[in-house]
Amino acid sequence: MSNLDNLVKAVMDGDVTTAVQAAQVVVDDGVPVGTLIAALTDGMREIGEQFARMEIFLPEMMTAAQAMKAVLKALEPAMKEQATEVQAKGVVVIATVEGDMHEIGKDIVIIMLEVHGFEVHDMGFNVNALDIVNEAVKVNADIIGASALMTTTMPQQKDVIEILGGEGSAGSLPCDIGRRASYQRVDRRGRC
Ligand code: B12
Repeated sequence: MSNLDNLVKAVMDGDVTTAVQAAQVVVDDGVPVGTLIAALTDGMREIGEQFARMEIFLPEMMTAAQAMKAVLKALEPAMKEQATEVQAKGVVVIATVEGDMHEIGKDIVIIMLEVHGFEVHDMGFNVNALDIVNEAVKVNADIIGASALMTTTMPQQKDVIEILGGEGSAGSLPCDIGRRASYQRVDRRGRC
């Protein structure tokens, strides 16, 4: 088993200590952080599939998520180190939409944006669509990012878009809506 496989296994097992140690070994091996995150994301997807097949249950999914979060925190310095370009690029407001507490993907996006020179305002998770747009107006954001991981919460992304496109609203912001299966680029009037 490769060191990267060991890391993915430790995260899937929810073994925080082993996962953080294994992440350091993989970084020391010279594996690019992007490759590492892609492997971990596949591991989390597999966890989701096992959960859907009822082979594992919520506690296991939660411990895997905790291990993934711990690894991301440990990897942050390496990600910043591997960033090549840090010119100021713009302001992003990002949140996970109302009713949704999945934040790991959003947090990865934040790190990626920050290391590439964006100023990011993270509103956390379970955030109302109108609050997201209001915050974007308040900080004069160039981009809004709205994350949703569940079919039940994806309509909230549409709400953000509709508010952006609504009459008298901040209809001039581009909006990236994020989910593994449904990236969409939205034009400056909020249309997909
Ligand atoms: C970890 C996890 C949890 C953790 C979340 C912990 C946390 N703090 O984030 C916990 C255990 C709390 C959890 C709870 C639940 N979960 Co859950 N969870 C997952 C799991 C296994 C992994 C998600 C993850 O972190 N992936 C790793 C990251 C890196 O990948 P990612 O999120 O896809 O992010 C990438 C892209 O999507 C994208 N991206 C993400 N956001 C954004 C935003 C922008 C702007 C952009 C540009 C890109 C972008 O970039 C990221 C990096 O590449 C998924 C399975 C899956 N297939 O996704 C299920 C999954 C999302 N969960 C699911 C469910 C059902 C639930 C629960 C309802 C379970 C329950 N019975 O209670 C609750 C809901 C709680 C709530 N109200 O939100 C279902 C959703 C099914 C559906 N069709 O809607 C899934 C798909 C599992 C499944 N197959 O059944 N979950």
